[in-house]
Amino acid sequence: GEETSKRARPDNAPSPASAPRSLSVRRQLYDRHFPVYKQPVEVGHFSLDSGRNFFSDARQLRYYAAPRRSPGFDLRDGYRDRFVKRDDGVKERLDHVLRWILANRSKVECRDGARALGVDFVTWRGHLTKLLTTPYETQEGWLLAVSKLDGTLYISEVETEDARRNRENRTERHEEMMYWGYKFEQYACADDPHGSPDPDGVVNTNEAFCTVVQTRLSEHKLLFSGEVDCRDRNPSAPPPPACYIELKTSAEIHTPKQRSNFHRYKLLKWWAQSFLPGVPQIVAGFRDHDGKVVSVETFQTSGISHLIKNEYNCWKPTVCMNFCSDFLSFVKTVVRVDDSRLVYLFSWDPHRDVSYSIHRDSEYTFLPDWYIKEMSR
Ligand code: 0WD
Ligand code: CA
Repeated sequence: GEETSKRARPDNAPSPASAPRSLSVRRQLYDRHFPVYKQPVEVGHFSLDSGRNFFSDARQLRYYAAPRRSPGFDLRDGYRDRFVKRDDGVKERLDHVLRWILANRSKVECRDGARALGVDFVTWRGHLTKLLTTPYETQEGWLLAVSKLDGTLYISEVETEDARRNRENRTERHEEMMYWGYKFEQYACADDPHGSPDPDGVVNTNEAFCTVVQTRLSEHKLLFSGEVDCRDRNPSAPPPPACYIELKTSAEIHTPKQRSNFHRYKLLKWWAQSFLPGVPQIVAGFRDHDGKVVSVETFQTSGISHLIKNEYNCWKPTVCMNFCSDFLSFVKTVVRVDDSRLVYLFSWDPHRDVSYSIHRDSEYTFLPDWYIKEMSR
């Protein structure tokens, strides 16, 4: 069985010569039957406060307060005087997810009898979103660092040179437009189920509520966390994650070309992000060039794949999921050595294959000592 074959190759043995060196991203290879993707189960949640402090509770969870169909929200309001922006130069890597694991070990499935976690992969939802959209991505590559600890593979993104350059050279207009999404959240969310939104308050992007879900993609058991904007305020709504609602903003659509681009690019990202944790609804605020929300529309995550079927040569959910599944299989064949100081750095650039390099005790090492120490107790 599986256990015997694992024991036959000690965990510290070098990678077998047969391990492939790269993984193709060609869409045709992944256009096959939809893989098993188990209904994601929320195993917990956590909150990050205005100072980016971790709490193993739901204090930052907000409640959806449905806007009118054409609310006229001014997304520019408060950008100068009521905005506290998270320092995105600070790399938190997997730290908050690891803190949640340490505080909630009993809630994570264990490998039979052992102290090890009973999952194959631990990561952020956002990293998986990038994997899902890779077969269709033509602009931005990625770097994913992977380390194995007690049989579990941890995946943590590393910022690419291009991404860092883009971040450091954002225009003032782009900086302001990044604020618009958070401002829309403030207009559409209340702090308690019976309350109303407070558009006069401060927008602080340090604050976050994150769900932690467990699921399985093909033979890969996954534990990941994703930020959730709000939930249905009705207490009889289905249990999480089915009561969660994702909020988005997007430029209003005037022409067939704009609609086609929205279907081809934006809906792919929106679908991938919400499908992964099982968030069923996406509320979109369409805004004009001046940051005024001209219309609000709700999308069912499960309906998005039907919406796009009229687009010629459009993206397919099955290609996204099969690519992700095959990438995770590739990671399992490559990352054999169980050593948190070793990082296997998987890299991908548009129009290329996925490849990897191996680094010991480098700048890429990301599992913190406090986690390794506590996990070995
Ligand atoms: O590279 C990343 N995406 C990293 C994210 C690296 C390390 C940490 N994080 C964490 C942050 O702590 C953040 O709280 O990611 C958390 C969100 O995780 P996620 O859900 O896996 O990320 P993603 O699905 O990409 O983004 C969800 C939301 C975004 O909403 P929109 O509607 O724009 O997709 O999380 C927010 C953003 O509102 N967000 C962030 N907030 C603060 N810092 C960040 C970030 N780096 N990235 C996304
Ligand atoms: Ca959002």
